[in-house]
Amino acid sequence: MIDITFSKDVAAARDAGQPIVALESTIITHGMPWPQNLEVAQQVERTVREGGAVPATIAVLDGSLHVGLDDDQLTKLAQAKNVAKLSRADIAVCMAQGGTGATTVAATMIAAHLAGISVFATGGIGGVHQGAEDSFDISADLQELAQTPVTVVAAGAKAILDLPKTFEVLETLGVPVITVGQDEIPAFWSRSSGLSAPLRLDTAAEIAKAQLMRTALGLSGGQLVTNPIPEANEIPRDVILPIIETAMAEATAQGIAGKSVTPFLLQRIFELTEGRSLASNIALVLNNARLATEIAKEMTKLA
Ligand code: PSU
Ligand code: MN
Repeated sequence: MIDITFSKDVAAARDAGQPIVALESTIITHGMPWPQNLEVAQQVERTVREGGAVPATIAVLDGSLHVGLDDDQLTKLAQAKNVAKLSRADIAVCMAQGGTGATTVAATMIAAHLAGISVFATGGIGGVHQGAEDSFDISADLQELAQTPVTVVAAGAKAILDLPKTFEVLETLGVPVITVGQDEIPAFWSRSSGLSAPLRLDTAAEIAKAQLMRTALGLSGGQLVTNPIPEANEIPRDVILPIIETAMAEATAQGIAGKSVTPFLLQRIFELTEGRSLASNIALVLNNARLATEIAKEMTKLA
């Protein structure tokens, strides 16, 4: 078994059987600019604590897998430049070399599962990129949801993606996509995607029960819970779509490819919306942390 470095709080919560919510770190290093990234990371942790669970932010630091970071570690990571963005493909190499890296949704799910944590909150998962028919750029997050038993709470897939193809692939992979509180899958910055939700559950208790039922049935994999951004914080779809198109045209013109696509687009959309996209991103992450906390508490009750 690999050695996991647990923070003091997470270690105590594990011993006491208290609810724990996993949090990723790529959103800190590649998803948001300094210093908002640190403020948000701290605020998300506070939100989980206030809700009655223990936050476990996950990252690889100097070759060791950390589940739960202290304030110092969080600050260093938020300030660090050229941190690796780790997914299933590269987490082992990074650790073997003693490197430091932030975990994406896929790598965070792997670490959470190793640590016995079954719920994880993020902003939006990766998915099928537009033009994937040529680039084959499909996030490893989708495969991970199909094989690792962790419930991921997100505001949908990031709206820079090809959303219809993303949800088709999830269906093919057997991943339950569960929308909360409405009949349409939300689209990250917007509540509306034009796609109807394949599944809808409105309570944390039902979502927790469904994950346990998957395990009981011997079905591998987790669940994607799509939690709409609060109305007050959304950027309507018709406002954000042309901005996404502009940012994508720039990415193509500059030859941005692979892992750099998502961070580039998020940064350009932040600039083009004069910060509004970041404010929305922050609001939706906090909203997801609140729901993940409730699900974690329900899972603890059922366990
Ligand atoms: N949610 C956010 N911002 C982010 C991410 C999620 O609000 O930056 C990160 C997650 O770590 C996710 C990654 O796994 O974006 C997807 O990257 P890619 O498209 O390269 O697979
Ligand atoms: Mn990709």
